[in-house]
Amino acid sequence: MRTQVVIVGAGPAGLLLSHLLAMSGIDSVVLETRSREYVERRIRAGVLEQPTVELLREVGLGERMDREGLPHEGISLRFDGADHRIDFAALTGRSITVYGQQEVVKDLIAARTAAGGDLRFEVTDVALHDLDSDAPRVTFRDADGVRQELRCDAVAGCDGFRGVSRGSIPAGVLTTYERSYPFAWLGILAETPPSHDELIYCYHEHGFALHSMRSPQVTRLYLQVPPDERIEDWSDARIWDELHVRLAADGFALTEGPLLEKSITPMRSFVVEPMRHGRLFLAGDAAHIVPPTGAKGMNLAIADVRHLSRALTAWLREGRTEPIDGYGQACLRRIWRAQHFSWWMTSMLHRFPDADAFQHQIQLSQLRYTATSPAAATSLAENYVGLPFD
Ligand code: RFL
Ligand code: PHB
Repeated sequence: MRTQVVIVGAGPAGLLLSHLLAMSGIDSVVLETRSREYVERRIRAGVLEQPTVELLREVGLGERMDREGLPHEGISLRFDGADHRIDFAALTGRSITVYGQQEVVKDLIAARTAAGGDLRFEVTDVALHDLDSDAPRVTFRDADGVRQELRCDAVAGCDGFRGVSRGSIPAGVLTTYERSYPFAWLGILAETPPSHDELIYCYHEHGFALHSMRSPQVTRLYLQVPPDERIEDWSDARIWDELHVRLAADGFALTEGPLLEKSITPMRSFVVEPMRHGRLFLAGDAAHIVPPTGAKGMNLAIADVRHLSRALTAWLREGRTEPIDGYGQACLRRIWRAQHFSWWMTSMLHRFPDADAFQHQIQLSQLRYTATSPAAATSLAENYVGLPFD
């Protein structure tokens, strides 16, 4: 079997890459270890930057997003028990859209399936070979356990942080930049209308809390917890009690509802360079991770594959190699901007276990300045709504 591009991973990066390549007349096969139902239900990101929204519209994926997505023109920073709104529309003329990652994934799978795209779910033993040659190969077992081999011109490693692609690059080639944080996020999805019409990022002496949403009927909430916390130690009642304490503010009442999901996510900043090795190109979480406080992970994955689809098209259709040679450099500027922003939001809004009274006052001062200075608020706003792609 042969295709032009083998794409490993059917998350937002892999699926959108396959869609963009198809628009340029380039064949691909997408290999995914999980089932279609699993990837369509996996609860992850919720916020689309304006450049992401515009790109999805431009490539014919905006119809349901425009109907069901919730446009937001600001967020609140909550500290000292009061809200301080960051008005994105007034400060930048731009906005964000709350639309779950799993909805983007469903729209992409529907579009690829309708166009006759080749998506293989439930594959196992994916292995990449001959990446240094001009005839790379990918072997795997299909959903029936039958061994298969795909020959191709290029492999796109879109298989997330724990995929096989990054590990297929020989030791010593990659430079890794990494930070871990002394806390994790406990996230819940609750069947109850949001308690406020915008996102609330809350700094409290017990730790960070976030009020977000998925729809007018479904609320998404997060609590900062210790990094080794066990989900079994958090009964639903304990989660709600802690959310009530941290999110308390004048005139705010948190509405409870049945939990649809609860999980704990570690926090990490991570970048590898280069993003290319021979005929393998890394994109999305396979190449970089941000802590979720800036809502940047999925947006970065989408920005990467926008560049990658253009670079692969120039090469495979016109024989031009400068765009693939410059792929990593083209992405890394945006990646490091998002890394800084995500680290900064995380540092400002969380309680660090070893923090003393000085550290607490420094964080409060940063929060007050960000909330009251138009210059500081604009800096948060323009990063949050998303800087232009180029
Ligand atoms: P994904 O989504 O992890 O997809 C990778 C896919 O590859 C598959 N896979 C393999 N397939 C074949 N062979 C193998 N050997 C494979 N190994 C793995 C996996 O099953 C999976 O289907 O990576 P991608 O496409 O790069 O997308 C990245 C985003 O998923 C991620 O950055 C965001 O979810 C991060 N994130 C957020 N991003 C935002 O932009 N805004 C947010 O508001 C936001 N909030 C979040 C988040 C991530 C969170 N968690 C749970 C990590 C909130 C949370 C809690
Ligand atoms: C979410 O709705 O899941 C969400 C929103 C904002 C973030 C992270 C996650 O910063």
